Amino acid sequence: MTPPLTLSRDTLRASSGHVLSAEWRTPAIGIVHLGIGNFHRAHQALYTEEAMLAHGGDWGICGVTLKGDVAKRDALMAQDGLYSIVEHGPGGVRVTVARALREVLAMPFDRARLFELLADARVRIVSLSVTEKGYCRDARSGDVDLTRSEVAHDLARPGEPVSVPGILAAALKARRASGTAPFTVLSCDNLAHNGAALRQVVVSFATRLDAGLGAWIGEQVSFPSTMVDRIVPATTDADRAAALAALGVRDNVPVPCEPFRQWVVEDAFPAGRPAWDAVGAQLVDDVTPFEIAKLRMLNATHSALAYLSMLAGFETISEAVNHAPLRALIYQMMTQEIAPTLNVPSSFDLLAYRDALLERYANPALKHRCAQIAMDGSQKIPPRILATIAARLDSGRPFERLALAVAAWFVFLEGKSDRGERHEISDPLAERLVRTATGARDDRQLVDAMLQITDVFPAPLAQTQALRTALLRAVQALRGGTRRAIERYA
Ligand code: CS2
Repeated sequence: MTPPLTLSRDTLRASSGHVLSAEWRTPAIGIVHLGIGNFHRAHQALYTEEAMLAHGGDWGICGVTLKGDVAKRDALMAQDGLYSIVEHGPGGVRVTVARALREVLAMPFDRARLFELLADARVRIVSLSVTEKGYCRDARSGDVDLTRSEVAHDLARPGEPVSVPGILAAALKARRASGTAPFTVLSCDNLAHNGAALRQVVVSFATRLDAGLGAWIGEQVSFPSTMVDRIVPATTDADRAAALAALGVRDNVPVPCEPFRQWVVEDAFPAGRPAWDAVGAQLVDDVTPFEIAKLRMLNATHSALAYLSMLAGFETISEAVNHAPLRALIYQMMTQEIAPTLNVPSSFDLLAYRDALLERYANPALKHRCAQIAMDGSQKIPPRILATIAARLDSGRPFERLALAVAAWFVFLEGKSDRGERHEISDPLAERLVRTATGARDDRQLVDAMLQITDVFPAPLAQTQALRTALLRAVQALRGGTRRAIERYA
């Protein structure tokens, strides 16, 4: 049997039935997206394609891998930028082909082409999904983190940047010099106030190079905030098989996802934007209530489930919430400890939101691995969980379940599950975290030493006796077996 052909415009047309719809006109590139991971391809890229179908516009996307993933670049380019969306819903799998991606670049290899595009007036939006650590942000000051090696590199060689702030500052410097209007910078990561946070990082970086440039960016460049939501796991062979079965051609880079998607965007695009509002995105004046609710309800419980599961031996999120005590724990965490701290408009029903989240987590077809969510805890725990703990402490309310989640992270950093299975720690602070977690003589010292990591625990919180006590109690409960601790805390 001859092996199947690989997905491309031509093979797709030739293969059974699947024709790219006639009204599709290949757009020019109007968006450069930094961080061309699965999430962007199943989220913003789809909204953008649908917006162009509905209202036109040249908003084709050039995706950039900042990790130099040439294999991904070459795979996507060999497929003419096409890839399939493998949507795992309750009624089965639905495969569609996404088309907004026009070009893929791998940094640092394609630097010249990237800067050519970033200088082009037709590129009006530079968006990002680079995960929390990609922002190179100092957790204490909110400025660019000068201890990061890539930041030091970019300050020394600003013409050859590798970091997000370095790339954006260099591109905006070129636009300012040529008198080209700046692009809008659109953060699509799970950070509180992501637009403002990115602005501060970029302005503080640029100011170190040239105070005039820093001031110009602060005044002239728009950094809208967004709340992005769709559960998008890593691709598996099953997704490749589903794409092949549906398309009759082989897709080497399909993206699995859940049916649900949501996008709330602050409407601040002086250089224009696709008609995302015509295709389901909510364009609003203030994203804050949405992004905080999502971070503290969804992302926080995701992280809690991930660390507890890594210790208790559940591989995926759906397996975790199928364990009744763990589901109950997460339910109570949202109901009693998180929701009461949130300030949302009266039309936002937090309890319905909670129930919808639990339903999304239970999707058995999604196979969202806890190990994936457990990565980068040092970046995720503060905005997802510590902010809520701080609010609970302020109002003198209990936060035992949230403390259990943080304690599970501490024990997770020791490197093995209750049954002794080893796991890797992937985190920008991994070396320090592992040294701290494995070097403690006893649980009390573990908690004290972890609380001294100021990149994670800001000073007033770290010194709060009630937090220390709750964390110690939770670590001790976990020593008696994670499943037993889950039952007690549920
Ligand atoms: C997850 C998120 O990996 C993680 O840390 O919590 O990627 C989550 O799936 C998305 O934010 C959902 O929108």
